[in-house]
Amino acid sequence: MQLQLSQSALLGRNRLNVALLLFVAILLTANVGHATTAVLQNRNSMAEFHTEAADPGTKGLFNWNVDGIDQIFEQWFWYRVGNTGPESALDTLTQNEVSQLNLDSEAGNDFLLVGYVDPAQRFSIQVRYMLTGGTTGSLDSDLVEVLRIQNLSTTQPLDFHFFQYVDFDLGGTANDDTVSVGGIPGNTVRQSDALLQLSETVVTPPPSRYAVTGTAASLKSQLTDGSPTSLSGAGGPITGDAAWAFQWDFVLAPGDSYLISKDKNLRPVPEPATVWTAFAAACALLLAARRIRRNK
Ligand SMILES: [Ca+2]
Ligand SMILES: [Ca+2]
Ligand SMILES: [Ca+2]
Ligand SMILES: [Ca+2]
Repeated sequence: MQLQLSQSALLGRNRLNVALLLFVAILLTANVGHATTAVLQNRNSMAEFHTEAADPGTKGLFNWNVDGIDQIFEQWFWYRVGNTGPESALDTLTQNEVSQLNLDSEAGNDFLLVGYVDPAQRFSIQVRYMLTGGTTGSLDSDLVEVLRIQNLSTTQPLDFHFFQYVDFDLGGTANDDTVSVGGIPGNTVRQSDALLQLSETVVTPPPSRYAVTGTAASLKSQLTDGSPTSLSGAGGPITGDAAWAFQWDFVLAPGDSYLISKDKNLRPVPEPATVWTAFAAACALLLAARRIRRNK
């Protein structure tokens, strides 16, 4: 009897433990489904993201605040499988992970990872962001993004088309920005106004296609309309409410993944005095080199 009591007490404790574990699991699952704003902070910079379909307003990176000024209206991703039908926004997939980390010794999370999976289990997409701010008042800031797209099928290749759309409004003003694509093949976008300059470099691999525009809404509508889109190749320079998009076309073998690595760097336009000082220093160096050559 004594033994039987202990066994039933033990059974009761195990049941309690299982119930507790289930409760924690439900809480964790509930967290994944919540509409929240993810916030990264580092020195003079803050970045805010809406990552889920249930989040209100603009999706993706909707606030990149540097020294108190919001520099962006929207950056988000779209995709298409095959060559027919419309593109779909990343947040139409099932979000299966969100984590934020503080990687340095300074206050605020500076790293964000968001993961999605296709409800039909054909592919998964992970986005990683890392924010690095400058000193207060410097207007310097940097945002690194790495994406991984994986074919989850063990038998079928995946014909994939991935799009990034970006609408920066540098200095908080939209209609005075000039944008152009550089690099061979085109992999760097430069956007600037009188005060600020931004470059986005696709470290690897260069996009298959791109387009820049001075009317942001017209470019975005290509990703939200009902038909398959192939970007025009327009490289600017063009001035207005500048925006741009990149497109990567690729076929992934079963089980393979595709990595895209990009860097956004914001800094002030150098003042004319700084440019002249640099020019004078370059001239002095040239003269010194000539003198050395003459004296040899
Ligand atoms: Ca930090
Ligand atoms: Ca501006
Ligand atoms: Ca389209
Ligand atoms: Ca813009």
